[in-house]
Amino acid sequence: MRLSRYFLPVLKETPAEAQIVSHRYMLRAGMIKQASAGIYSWLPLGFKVLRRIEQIVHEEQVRAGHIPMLMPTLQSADLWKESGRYDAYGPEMLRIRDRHDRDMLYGPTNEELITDIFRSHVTSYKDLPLTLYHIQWKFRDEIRPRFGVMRGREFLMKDGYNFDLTKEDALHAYNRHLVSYLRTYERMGLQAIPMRADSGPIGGDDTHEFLVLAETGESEVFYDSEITDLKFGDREIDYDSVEQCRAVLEEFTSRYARTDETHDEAVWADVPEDRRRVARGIEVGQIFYFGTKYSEPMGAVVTDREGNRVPVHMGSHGIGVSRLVGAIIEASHDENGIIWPEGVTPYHVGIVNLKQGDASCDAACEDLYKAFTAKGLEPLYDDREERAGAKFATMDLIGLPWRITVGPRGLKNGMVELTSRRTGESEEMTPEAAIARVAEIYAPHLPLIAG
Ligand code: 5CA
Repeated sequence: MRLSRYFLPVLKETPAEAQIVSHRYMLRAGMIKQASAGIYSWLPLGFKVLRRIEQIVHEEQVRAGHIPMLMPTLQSADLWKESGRYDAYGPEMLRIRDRHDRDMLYGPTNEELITDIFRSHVTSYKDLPLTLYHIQWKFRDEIRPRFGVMRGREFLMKDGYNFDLTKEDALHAYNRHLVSYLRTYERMGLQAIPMRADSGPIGGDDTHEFLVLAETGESEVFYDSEITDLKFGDREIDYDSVEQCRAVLEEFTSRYARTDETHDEAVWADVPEDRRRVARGIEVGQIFYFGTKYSEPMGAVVTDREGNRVPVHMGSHGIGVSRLVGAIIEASHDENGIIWPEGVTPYHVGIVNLKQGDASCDAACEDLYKAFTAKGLEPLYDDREERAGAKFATMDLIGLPWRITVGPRGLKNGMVELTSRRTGESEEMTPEAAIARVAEIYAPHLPLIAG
């Protein structure tokens, strides 16, 4: 993308309404614009990050054997009356009446809708196990939407639903989700710690939330410091293996880690004092096992091997896709702006032309642009007639992890400069070397599967 042709409405002033750094930077970097309270338009740069996050979520869901689909945002109230949640959900549910006086709602989550799809088409244990998911907008009429996309009213969620014959199988699905989530968040450059949680309006006994540590997090968290040493890394997991998934779950959940909702002073006292940490965290996902809570009242039954009709065991598993954009910024920024992890950066490399209009600078930038594009990378080329200082400030604010600076002095010796946004370190090298280095850095981060 050439900046002269892009739509990147950066703000010079810090918007007064933004209380936390991610919200401030998202507004300043021209990523979002508030449409009404807790509802945002995603401007091109923000939309690009949102799509990168979606892509990682899709890839890791497909890798775990889950099947993508798409359900609507508007749902009929009838299904929610069947499950008993229409009245139970309260004022967070946005209720709508259509022209025929039918009760509708903007879905805050999709357990009812997916259970209805399941019961219409699946009748036998032979079709199990099954996990379906989608990435779709949700609406919750939060009483206090705040912090930009972190607590919105309309927000993008990945929600997945497993259907299994037995509790044991459903617990494997739960473990499998936990493993796939660890990998998902790590690819986004985040450490998200699974913590035992409260199930709230979704219901059920087993539930973990994934929390990213950040000062501005809405939850207070208590954890054993050993947890932050754990890395999922690039280990190969067979997602069908009950033992392998359980082993990872045990590794990542055996140490104390809870939110204030489930914190237990008695158990906490057993954690060695020098390892006790109290901090704040942002909830970026939650997994639930709730058994037959929806399948029983809604009649989602299958015949088992003996020919008995039994309700299926279910769970649901959410990732806060739009919230993640804010959470990643909270976890990765400095006083000059955002610092995107390579996995989610909107553009892979910034090209700054220090002397726009100079024939050799322009040609060198064009060559870099073409070379990156040919390698499947997306450069953002600042080709505006602007001062160098203004170009650097924009690049720092929007946070691309790598920048190549092209100026007449360096070019005389055949050199450009490659700069890391994270460390601020620069290195002079030939354009070919810079292209090779950047391509190597991104090799592990390019899209893997279509989904
Ligand atoms: N049905 C289940 C799992 S599919 C469910 O709805 N879970 S949830 O309520 O925990 O939501 C899943 C994730 O969505 C949360 O972990 C959080 O990251 C995100 N989320 C929830 N509410 C909001 C909100 N108001 N704004 C932005 N993200 C939100």
